[in-house]
Amino acid sequence: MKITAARVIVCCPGRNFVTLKLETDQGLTGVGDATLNGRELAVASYLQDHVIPCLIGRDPQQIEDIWQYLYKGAYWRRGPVTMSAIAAVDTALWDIKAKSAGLPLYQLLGGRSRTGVMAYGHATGRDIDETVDEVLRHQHAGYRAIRAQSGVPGLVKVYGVSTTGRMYEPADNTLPSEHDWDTALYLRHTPRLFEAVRLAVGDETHLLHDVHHRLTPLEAAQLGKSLEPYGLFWMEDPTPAENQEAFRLIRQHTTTPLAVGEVFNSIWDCKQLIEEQLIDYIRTTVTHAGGITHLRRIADLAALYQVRTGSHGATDLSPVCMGAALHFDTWVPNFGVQEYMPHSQEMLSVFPHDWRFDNGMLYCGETPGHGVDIDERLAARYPYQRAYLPVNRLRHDGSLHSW
Ligand code: GCO
Ligand code: MG
Repeated sequence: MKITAARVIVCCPGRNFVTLKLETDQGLTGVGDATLNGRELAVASYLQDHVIPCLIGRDPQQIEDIWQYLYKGAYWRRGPVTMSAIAAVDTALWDIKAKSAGLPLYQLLGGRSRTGVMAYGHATGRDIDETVDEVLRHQHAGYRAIRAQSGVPGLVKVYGVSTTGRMYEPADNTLPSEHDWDTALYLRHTPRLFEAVRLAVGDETHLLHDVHHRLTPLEAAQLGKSLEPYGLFWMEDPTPAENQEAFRLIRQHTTTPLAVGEVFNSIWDCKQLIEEQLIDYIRTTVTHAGGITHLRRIADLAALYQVRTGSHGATDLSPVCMGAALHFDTWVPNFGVQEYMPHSQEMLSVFPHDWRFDNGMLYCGETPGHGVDIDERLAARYPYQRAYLPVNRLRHDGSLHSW
């Protein structure tokens, strides 16, 4: 078999997506997601200008060799742009291999380990009452795991809280919008939020919270400790993880489980966190961590240390990523949970798919491949629109802070 053509499709059905489609001389096609929120065109160019010329004529069955060729062959290793591009190729190649075998992708990975994939949904509100209502709405919709975020009194714009009344979208402006931040206000408010949420939902529902890299290790330790009475499923990204040692300090002081890794792009980013058992869940995704081939290596390393998976699944990952992720989750032995932030109907219509959500669980389909395609004619009706993630500044003096 030979790869005969490759196309990068950039479209914006309500938000930007970068999709790679591969064609073969045997008529089989494969699709991969390469969306890097706020930096989409960098990956599109990396694919178009640097990767695609090397793919034409290659045997798409040689997934491992192509992965190594793109990784080692670039000389410049890792980074979100490179690894998202490699991920898109890898996902499309697994799609082709599974189609040529006539099997759903999870069968190639080793078969089904579970009947369905537990999803966690996003409950956000401008204040505690609104968040509690949203958590209950999710509970009634069948979610067993719910992430709770709320506005903080005194702060105007906070991560995760929509100001427009519509569904929250992280990339919200044609230039970065500015949020404000005050750690002391947040640290006082968050235990109150979870006290109210836990009281409302009872003991059974898993509760999650995203700190979004905003605290120092000591502040994160304090927050983790103050949330212990509410039995969180996880506290996510408590502090930036460039310095993996920072998590030792958090770990020494709290038993609140920790989840990290949505911005990671290789096994090297999580090595120390996993080997020292400084985290409980690894949040790397198919799209940003080098595809199925590399994510599998990360999950296998994590399994040695009883770290479970909790893949990133915000709306900036396309329905293609979700399809591939669900096949992965259906197989991976050390599965934890899958993030699910539903796409709009407009977004879903561009990506015909066979995965589905039902009563708090996600299910991959049984069609050969990963079960997601792109409707290129429809996609062409939604041209790229520049959009950025926000930045964050300290309320008292305007210093730039992690967003
Ligand atoms: C999450 C994430 C997202 C990111 C977004 C950035 O946990 O879902 O933190 O909301 O901010 O994916 O592009
Ligand atoms: Mg997050």
